[in-house]
Amino acid sequence: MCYNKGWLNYHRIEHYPDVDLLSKLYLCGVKDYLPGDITFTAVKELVNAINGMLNIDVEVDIQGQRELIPSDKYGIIIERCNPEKEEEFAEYKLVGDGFLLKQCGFHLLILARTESGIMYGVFELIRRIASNQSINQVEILENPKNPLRMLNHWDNMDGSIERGYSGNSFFFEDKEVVVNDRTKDYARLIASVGINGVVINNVNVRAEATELITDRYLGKLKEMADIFANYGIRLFVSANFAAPMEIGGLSLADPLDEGVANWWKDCIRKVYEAIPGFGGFLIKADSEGRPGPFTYNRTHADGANVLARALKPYGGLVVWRCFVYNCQQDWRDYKTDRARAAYDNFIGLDGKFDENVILQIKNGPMDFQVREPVSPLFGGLKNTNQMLEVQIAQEYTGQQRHVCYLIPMWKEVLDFNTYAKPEGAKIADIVSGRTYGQVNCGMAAVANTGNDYNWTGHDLAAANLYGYGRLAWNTDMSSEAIAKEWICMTYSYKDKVVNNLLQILLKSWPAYEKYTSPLGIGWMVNPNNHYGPNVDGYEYDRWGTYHRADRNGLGVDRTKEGTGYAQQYNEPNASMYENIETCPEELLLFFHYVRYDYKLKSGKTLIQHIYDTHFEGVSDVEDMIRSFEEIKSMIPEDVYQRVMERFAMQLDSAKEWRDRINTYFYRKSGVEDAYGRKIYK
Ligand code: GCV
Repeated sequence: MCYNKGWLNYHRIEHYPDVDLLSKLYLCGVKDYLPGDITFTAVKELVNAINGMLNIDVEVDIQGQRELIPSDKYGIIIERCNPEKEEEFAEYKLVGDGFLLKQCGFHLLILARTESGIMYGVFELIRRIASNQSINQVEILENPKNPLRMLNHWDNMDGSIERGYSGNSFFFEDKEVVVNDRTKDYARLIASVGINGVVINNVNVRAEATELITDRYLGKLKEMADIFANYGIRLFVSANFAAPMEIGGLSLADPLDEGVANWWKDCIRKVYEAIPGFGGFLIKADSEGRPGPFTYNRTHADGANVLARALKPYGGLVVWRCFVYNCQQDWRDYKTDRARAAYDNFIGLDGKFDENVILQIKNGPMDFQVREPVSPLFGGLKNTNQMLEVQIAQEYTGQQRHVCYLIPMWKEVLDFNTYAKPEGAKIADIVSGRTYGQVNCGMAAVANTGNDYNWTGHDLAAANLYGYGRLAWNTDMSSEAIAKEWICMTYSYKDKVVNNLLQILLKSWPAYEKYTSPLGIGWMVNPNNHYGPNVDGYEYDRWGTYHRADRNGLGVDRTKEGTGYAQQYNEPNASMYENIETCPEELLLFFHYVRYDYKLKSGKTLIQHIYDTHFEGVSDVEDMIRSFEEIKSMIPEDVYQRVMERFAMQLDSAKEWRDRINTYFYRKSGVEDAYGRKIYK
């Protein structure tokens, strides 16, 4: 075995209180119970988990009918609601793939309407046991908050991964699709946290990847789709908008051309003949050199709808990305603003997309920086299906060499009130479909996995993969609760391990923000690889002007006098950002040009804040290392070694950031540190 089991390793739990309930398992109302059925997968998982954690051999009774189960004997009952007798289960208020986990007398009931719901209930029970929480009198009803909970892999067919920091792809190698045990173990991991859709290839669809939707690859994709289906996951692929030309031999890819529309219909028919449960396409168009409808003077709605109409008869979806901007813009022009691009390109198309199109919107208007405001498209679009896109891969947040627990960032995004409705509309409400009664919506995330032994490069980066799934399932969960679950599942429920790892995780995003670029300015990274400090590094700004730093101050004026970006938000958010007094300070330099001697709410000047936070960030990393050293004897030796190696890299890098950024601003401003520290190196 060349990889570990991640958070599904089922380490032994000593003295679990409720073992009596768990030695027998009855199945009721389950029609299909064969390898390949989700219920079969779920039962097998539960039996293995209980065996691994509690050393109990669970006896499974698959004939179970409720009436025949002895009411005075302990056991787990797994029951699928009979759709013909909906009224019997109405009291439980189960929606979609939701589940009920409840103790009733001698029995522990897992009840669901769907097979996936059964599986999710099983994983909830496993989490409870792994965290050493009693199931006595348990009663949990959970319905997924988001209908779609997707992962996007940026894997290329040569095995490389764009922005991948965990080795190579386990989906592709040497231009072939790979299906093996790891495919299954991957599906198992992500299904356990509620993922129900996976895009396996890079949104930048080049060369052989364009052919994934042809006979050459469909057989292998079918094998993969079947494995995914055992875990309630639908397979999606990224498609190339110019496929009709690149593989179809047409002379154009104009979405309004009949020949092009027919080509897509034909292609998609063949895909569904091979893979009936196929999910659909993810499309990046007219962005960073990718082809798209702009070539033919068509809109993105025209582009998306031609695919949507071909997919519709099969229930397929088009997930269309809003990451559309002009990477050639001249940053010396103070009025042109990349931040405006997604909104400017899409707001006029609201309501013009077919029902099976979903716009996938990055959390911020830029590109997964450590701090950005939310995209104003959320709250702007009112008649269009929307999905929130976040990035688990740490492209701009330390590339899985630095620990950076991202759930708190995503929670801030989800909790943001867009004021799309007078009574309020949080992003969590919009993407879940609650605000506008939509069903094709949810969350997507750029995955951080690869073929490394530990899946995610940094062992602690697995908390982000785990956490993304849990958050997409239940956006109300706290960052802390998610982290605790992951720690218990992966390592131990012992207080010291939980407390120290929790401290590390919760400190990590703020620490990264402190020692990198200040107050929302972003981008101060090395061009192209996006790792390490480089004050003028932003690759699409060869003039080094985007941050507007000069001898007096820095920051981008995005108010009405500046680029006008702040006006893309609904009120009162637009005014909040316009006004330097009410603009949240962590985003001050994103929205305003600010003098170095400007006094922040802390009483410190801007320049002193920059100096201080860079020192603090480094000392936070030192604290994290100390907390980790304290649990050395309580976690596996190999994990300890790997994490300590990464911490050493992180500490060096944090110091480099501190010194480069502070030196730069010292030289620009000429202001000495208030505490007499040597600021420049
Ligand atoms: C897949 C950023 C990244 C690119 C990525 C792109 C996107 O620009 O640096 O690697 O391309 O975002 O999200 O499409």
